[in-house]
Amino acid sequence: MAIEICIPAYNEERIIAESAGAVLRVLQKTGEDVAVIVADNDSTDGTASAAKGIPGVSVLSIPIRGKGAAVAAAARHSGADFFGFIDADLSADPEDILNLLPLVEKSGFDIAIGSRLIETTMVKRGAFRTLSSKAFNILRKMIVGVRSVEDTQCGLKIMNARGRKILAGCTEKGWFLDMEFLARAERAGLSIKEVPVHWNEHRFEDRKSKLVLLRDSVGALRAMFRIRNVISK
Ligand SMILES: Nc1nc2c(ncn2[C@@H]2O[C@H](COP(=O)(O)OP(=O)(O)OP(=O)(O)O)[C@@H](O)[C@H]2O)c(=O)[nH]1
Ligand SMILES: [Mg+2]
Repeated sequence: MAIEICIPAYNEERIIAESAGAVLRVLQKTGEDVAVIVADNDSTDGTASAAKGIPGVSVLSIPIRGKGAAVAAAARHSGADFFGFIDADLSADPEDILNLLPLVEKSGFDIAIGSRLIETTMVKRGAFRTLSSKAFNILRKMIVGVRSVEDTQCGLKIMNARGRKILAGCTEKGWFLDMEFLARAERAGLSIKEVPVHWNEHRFEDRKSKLVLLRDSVGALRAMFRIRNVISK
């Protein structure tokens, strides 16, 4: 059985080798045929070369910017039985992959997603960030739907081949791929299981956040309406 985890990476030269290695070590505990794919899009630093050369890790270069473009391209490229993705900063603990995998491998769910909003004791996150995430979530439920899911945006998701096909057809280039994916999956009747994960936004101390709150809030609203249009077609 083949399991593949994609790490989308943009200018993550300082942490990518360590995080790809950490994800790979967790995957190897399954004893299955495992691989880590670093999906690098046009990083201007040495992300690709830092990730190359680790056995079990390969680099997929995508000429389009955005986490969404990277993850969807990796899903199209993959032939694995089980596919997933995790953010390079390992805010979601990679050990949690082992809690999500059996849900799609054995319990019959199509998709298992990490969540920061159903068990907050496992989450190390700034108060402001938590508050904006909750507000975002209320709006998202109103505009896009997917009401059975609390946290669409957590950077850890695992799926079977049916889920991967849906992911491969998603068009959101940036952060909102996750939301589009779940909205499309729900529409197609796939089953989604949301599981609390250990979340620590500060695992790599000198990594700077890429979030710009005002710019990204406006972008979020526009994306929600875009996704609503796409899924209602
Ligand atoms: N491939 C690709 N990955 C990206 C791009 N932008 C961000 N990423 C990756 O997407 C993942 C999530 O990005 P983060 O910067 O952690 O996003 P976030 O968690 O919302 O915000 P911060 O952690 O505060 O920066 C990381 O692995 C990034 O390297 C991009 O343009 N292309
Ligand atoms: Mg992050």
